[in-house]
Amino acid sequence: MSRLTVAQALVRFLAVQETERDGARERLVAGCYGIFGHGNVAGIGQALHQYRDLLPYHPARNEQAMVHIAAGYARQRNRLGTFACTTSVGPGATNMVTGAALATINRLPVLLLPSDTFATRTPHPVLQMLEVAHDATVSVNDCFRPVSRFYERVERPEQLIPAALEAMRVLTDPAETGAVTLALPEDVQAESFEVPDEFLEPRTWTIYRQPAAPEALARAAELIRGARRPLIVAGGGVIYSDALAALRALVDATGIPVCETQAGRGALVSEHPLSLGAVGATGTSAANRLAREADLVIGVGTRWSDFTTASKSAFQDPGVRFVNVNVTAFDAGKQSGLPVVGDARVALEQLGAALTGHRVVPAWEERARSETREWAAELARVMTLDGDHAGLPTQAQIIKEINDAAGETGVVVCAAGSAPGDLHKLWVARDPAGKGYHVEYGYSCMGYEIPGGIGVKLAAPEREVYVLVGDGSYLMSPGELVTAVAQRVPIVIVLVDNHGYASIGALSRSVGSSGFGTLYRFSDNGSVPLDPASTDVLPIDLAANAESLGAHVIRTKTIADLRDALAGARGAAGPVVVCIEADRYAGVPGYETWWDVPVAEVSEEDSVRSARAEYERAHASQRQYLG
Ligand SMILES: Cc1ncc(C[n+]2csc(CCOP(=O)(O)OP(=O)(O)O)c2C)c(N)n1
Ligand SMILES: [Mg+2]
Repeated sequence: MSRLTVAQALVRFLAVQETERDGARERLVAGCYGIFGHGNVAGIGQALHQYRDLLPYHPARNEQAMVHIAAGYARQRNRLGTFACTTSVGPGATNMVTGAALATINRLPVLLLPSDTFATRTPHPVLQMLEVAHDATVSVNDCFRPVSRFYERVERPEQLIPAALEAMRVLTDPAETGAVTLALPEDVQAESFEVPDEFLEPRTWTIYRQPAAPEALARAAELIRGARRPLIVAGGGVIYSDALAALRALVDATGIPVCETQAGRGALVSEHPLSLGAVGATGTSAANRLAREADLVIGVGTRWSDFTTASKSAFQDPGVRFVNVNVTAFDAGKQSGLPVVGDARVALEQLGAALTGHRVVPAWEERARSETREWAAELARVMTLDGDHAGLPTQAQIIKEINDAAGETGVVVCAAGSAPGDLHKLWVARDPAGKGYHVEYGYSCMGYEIPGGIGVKLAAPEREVYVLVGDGSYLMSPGELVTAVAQRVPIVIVLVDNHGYASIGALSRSVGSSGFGTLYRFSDNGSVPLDPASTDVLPIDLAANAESLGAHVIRTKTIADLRDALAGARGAAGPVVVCIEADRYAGVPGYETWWDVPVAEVSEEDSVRSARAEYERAHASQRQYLG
């Protein structure tokens, strides 16, 4: 037994938690990010200081962003490691709610330690406290409940023990993981209790690979053998489970083509002749054409977001059925699919064995191969096409440069704006481990890019990390650049300035609203295309902003400048921000797909009425997939 405060016991506990999978071990909680306030400076802050050699502490600039760092790290480590995040009470705590939602939606483990108001209630109301007259147990931290996979408020010291153990169980369970929140009242953090030695001893959380039930597997194999046009949709689960080799073996043996979600991008290297690339609303022509005709769709590790299913219009065969290999029963049950609940790698190996000797009909395989060749030609065209405006580079050209600079081992990090869709389509996935493509598209959260990139680099210091961020997203959390400077995290940030929200501007035009409210200009009536020389453009100097925060900044104009800058940024001692202005109106087209964004049913504007007519036509292709 040792007499420790709750905060001291928690810090010592977190420092000795380990994950283990396939015999490899690593630290579950690599360290703790935080911002101190009155709610955590004396309790958790004291403990982190006392045990700074056991659990490394890093100050962040914004609480939301530090959760993004933890999520970026967790994703790059295939969910085997993460960071803890400590905040004060009130605004510091609720700033983490967005980060929690992002982690939970993307099924990424993050440990959140918001402080809370007094368990004794004596000095209430304290600074930054929400008072709920009819319910004294409510605090702002209740906002974490819907966005956490496990939530507990530790109101007595002894409660820490079951709470901490349950928190670790949920963090390390691939079927349950997401944000885990332990709310810590500021008085309880500082209270001491007799802590049993066993609680403080190293603990290993083994991630066992769950095989699929034999009956489910036999049914899946029967469906696949009977299918004439089967298609695999690979999601993030393939990568987290390290199932790339198993997927490739199955594809090589059976000839079933593969397309990929955002989180699953890179599950099969692009050069594979049966790799169709991105599917759905941001999909390739190859993937979307095969999806339209597939009679059996085998989802592996996907949560079937609307971008993947093109809002349930992607799969049009009248009798299309789904098989869902997923570690989470909730996801395995979607689309009225046959649920094959289990670890992706084991289940793919089991399926491979059950399909021995089976190969898809040659015409379907040939179809996939020829569509893949056709897409390769389109890709080459789009990536080199010049823009329309004043010789400005296009985002597609910028992506090509990043892709080339990244090579086989570099990682691209992105989250919101027009870049995720462009990357999904255009990125040539070269890393056999599938860790070169990191687009957060579960929450598509503006502001994730820089902190997410920090997390990726901390998780994989041996890789070059390229953060692709739009001007709008940059302005949401530029402050985390300071964290990259402080920790000397050498990431390369390509900051694409197109004067506002190009993606939403294009979406707005497509729904008949002429880009309203999406340009950074003094008076935005939104209806006129932007002339970069116009005095209307807001005088924002993003390069100067990044420089002022301590980053090394390279200003570029042409694609050749960008190429030189990316080469020159290698080996830097801290973050490098490469600024480039891009053609706002030179978007990458969509390929035979749709996304359900409802258009006004009645309007006085012709543009809206014609967009509505187009919407109704597309909407008719939406399906329910009832089996
Ligand atoms: C936090 C947050 N707020 C709003 C949105 C909705 N949204 C998606 S993309 C976008 C614009 C992004 O602008 P920018 O980063 O400049 O990229 P661009 O569209 O110009 O490529 C907005 C407002 C979002 N995804 N996240
Ligand atoms: Mg922009």
